[in-house]
Amino acid sequence: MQESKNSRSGYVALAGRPNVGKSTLMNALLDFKLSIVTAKPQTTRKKILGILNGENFQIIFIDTPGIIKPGYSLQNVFMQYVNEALEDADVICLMSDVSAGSPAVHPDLLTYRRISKPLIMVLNKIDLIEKGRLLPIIDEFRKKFPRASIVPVSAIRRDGIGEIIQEIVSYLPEHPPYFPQDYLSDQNERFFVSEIIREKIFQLYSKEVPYACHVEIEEFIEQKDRKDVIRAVIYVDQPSQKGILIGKQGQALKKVGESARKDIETFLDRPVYLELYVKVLKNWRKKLSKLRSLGF
Ligand SMILES: Nc1nc2c(ncn2[C@@H]2O[C@H](COP(=O)(O)OP(=O)(O)OP(=O)(O)O)[C@@H](O)[C@H]2O)c(=O)[nH]1
Ligand SMILES: [Mg+2]
Repeated sequence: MQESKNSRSGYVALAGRPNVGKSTLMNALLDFKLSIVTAKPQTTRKKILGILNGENFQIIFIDTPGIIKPGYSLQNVFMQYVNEALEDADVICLMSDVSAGSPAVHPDLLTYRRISKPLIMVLNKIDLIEKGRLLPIIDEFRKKFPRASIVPVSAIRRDGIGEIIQEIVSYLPEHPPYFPQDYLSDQNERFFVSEIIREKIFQLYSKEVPYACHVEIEEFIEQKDRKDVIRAVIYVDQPSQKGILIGKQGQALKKVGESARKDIETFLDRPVYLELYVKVLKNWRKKLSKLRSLGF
């Protein structure tokens, strides 16, 4: 009899405070840049599924927004996404940035000691600390999370990636695969294209502007033998931000478009024509009805 392939499958939540490297880790695990990464906190705004198939397993990673104390409606939604991911998960990876200073275990993580599911504490950014500092940090995590596995990694250097996968697979339940082998995510191309544009906005603007932007793909026309045409709208929540985003003679927005187009072409593996527009949707982050209409 033929042995069934992918006999172990499950959902794995990647959770942790903002900027600890959750999205970088997911991309390293998948060996593909799926989730956007920036140096600014609160980059990820949704649950992003990334599917990894092995010889006899399927891991469905759920990248999540950073854990924060919410201040406005959009941030409430972020925490709702985190909680849903933790509920859906078979295994939870709770990630920390060990270069962030003391205490190594951030107080906000202590409520997660109650988790009864398999828990892996991922200690990231070990490339930024001296070797001698790691042992006491591991000790601190062991004391606070005695039941958890502890895996030190450098997501950016892809150190410890094999160890995390091994640890996760050891906890996965026996279950047939949830998704076909050729699926990388449950989100469509449109979503990832809008995310790439948002990544460029995060990289190119400072202060409040990136946080006030939401990107929607209005049109995505695939054409045979010609470039795809993508029209995207960037919503800002104050009229003053529109001018900042566009810049003098449209120069700032042009930069966003140029760098986004390059990454979109890499992502889609085909040439595209990208058009960007800016619209004001006043206080969209604070109004639940507006958030709903934007798909949050
Ligand atoms: N030195 C170092 N930097 C890292 C490592 N992993 C991630 N980073 C950097 O940390 C920053 C945040 O990375 P992200 O992957 O966006 O972090 P995140 O946890 O997904 O952040 P949010 O989505 O905002 O919650 C980026 O500048 C990354 O390049 C690492 O292992 N070492
Ligand atoms: Mg992220």
